[in-house]
Amino acid sequence: MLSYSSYILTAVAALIVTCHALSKFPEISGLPDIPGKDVLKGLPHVPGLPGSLDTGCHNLLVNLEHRLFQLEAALALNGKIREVGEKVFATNGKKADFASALRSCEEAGGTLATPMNEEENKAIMDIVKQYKQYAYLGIKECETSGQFTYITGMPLSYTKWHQYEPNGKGKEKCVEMYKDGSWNDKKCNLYRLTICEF
Ligand code: MAN
Ligand code: CA
Repeated sequence: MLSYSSYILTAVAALIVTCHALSKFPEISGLPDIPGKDVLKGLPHVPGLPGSLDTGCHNLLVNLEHRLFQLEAALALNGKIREVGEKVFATNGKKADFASALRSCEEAGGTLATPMNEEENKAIMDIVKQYKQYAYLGIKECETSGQFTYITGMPLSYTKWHQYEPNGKGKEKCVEMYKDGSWNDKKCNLYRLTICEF
């Protein structure tokens, strides 16, 4: 996943550098449109940019969009990523305790998978099932209130607790996902599949 984010970073860096360079070489070729993916069409003229540079940057953005579409399609094809709305879920296939799993996700530019609705929960469940390993979620029990919150500290807006869970009474401060997609509060020092979201 590190390499996937680095593709995007490289693309953005290329955009910035190339848009500057375009002031000297405004002619760049365009690639064919991707049906349904050209979200950049109809973007307004950027105030302050000369017309040729504006067109050049537009073409560049369309090309970058095309490249990202190709990467996403290729990664989704063999189950390397799962896309739900704006989110991308992926695993490195490794088991780790909660803190290490979170660190791996953050180092790759994401965070631990945090289901905010049924569709996202199902996407994470698909990975749990595929790897036959439970996974920690980006949810923790609050030190003070004993309530479960997102790791950002925000209150949960969606839950999928297994029957009779959470039952740790302050002794199980992390949350794992079972293979049926339901949640169990669990100790944080076990080895669970690392699933990140980006
Ligand atoms: C174990 C632990 C608990 C869980 C119960 C359910 O004791 O995994 O977190 O609540 O099983 O029976
Ligand atoms: Ca429990």
